[in-house]
Amino acid sequence: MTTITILAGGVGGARFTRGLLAHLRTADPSASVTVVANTGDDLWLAGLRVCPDLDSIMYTLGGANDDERGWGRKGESERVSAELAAYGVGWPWFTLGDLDLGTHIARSAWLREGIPLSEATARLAARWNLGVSLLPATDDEVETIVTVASDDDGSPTKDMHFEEWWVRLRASRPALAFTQRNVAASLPAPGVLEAIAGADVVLFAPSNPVVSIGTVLGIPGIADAVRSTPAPVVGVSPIIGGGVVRGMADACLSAIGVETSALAVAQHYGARSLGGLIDGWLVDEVDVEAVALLEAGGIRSAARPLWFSSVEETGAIAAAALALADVGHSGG
Ligand code: FO1
Repeated sequence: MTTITILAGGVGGARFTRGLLAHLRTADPSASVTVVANTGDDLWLAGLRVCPDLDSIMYTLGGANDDERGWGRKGESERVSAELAAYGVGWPWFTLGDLDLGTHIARSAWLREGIPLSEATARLAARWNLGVSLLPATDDEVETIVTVASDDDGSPTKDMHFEEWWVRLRASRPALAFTQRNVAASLPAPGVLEAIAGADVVLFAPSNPVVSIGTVLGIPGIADAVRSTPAPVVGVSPIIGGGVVRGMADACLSAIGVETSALAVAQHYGARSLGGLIDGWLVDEVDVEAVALLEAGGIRSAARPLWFSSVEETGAIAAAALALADVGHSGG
């Protein structure tokens, strides 16, 4: 039985996993998939623990996602959110829909009983029949904090939660730094290291390399597990033709001095044969010139269309990533 472990963020990771599962239903029905999801976007809001990337993956694989908006529940309503806004509780620009609140209330109730996030996530996921094992990268609260230049005449910089930068500011203020608060004392969630070490293939979903894949890898132990797993590690580029597929990865990449290109992101992860994190990197056909450069640098590469134009097409992309892993695998 093939075991596949995916490191993923939210929307891109969710859609990629949905495509992979569609492919596996015909190509390898006995395969088992584990998703290790970013928890750096998580926050306490209105007294509730909100986990955007875990929820995007859960709602998407559970068939309940609002695919137009990209996040939250389809058929959502916002009656409670309007009440919270009237009371000045929460963030008026960060909408917690009525159905979505059901998830946050259930999760928060369990967390308040001392249930760890990974167990709370398993309980929530059990309702949705996801077809994957969904793991948070860590059970600890390691939130991504963004440092921006300050506009008031006080200190030169200002720190804010990632979601404020991402949603209220739409990443319009250049990020000077990303910090994972409390990361030093954090641990991978139960099962995460085993899922990486025991996989037949490890995939990096086409998620934000900085605040999604990067924050998963930032949890102590996870990057080393990726470096040392016997499984081939293959990533799918989130950058096509020098532009982001969705979201604002370019604003994040520039903050860490990485050029917004398929080649640069692969080089940022680095070739495992040289101490880096990946063995293979799938690029879009417009970036085909990166293939030879990556191969020369020890990263197997192939070019094909990477636009998630349909679930089936996304499945073909996932299949191409698995094929690259096999090639890498057989290549030893
Ligand atoms: N994104 C928005 O652009 N506006 C919102 O009001 C918003 C609310 C929200 C509530 C719960 C949740 O899980 C996600 C939400 N998101 C919202 C999306 C969120 O910013 C993204 O899912 C990720 O954090 C970034 O990839």
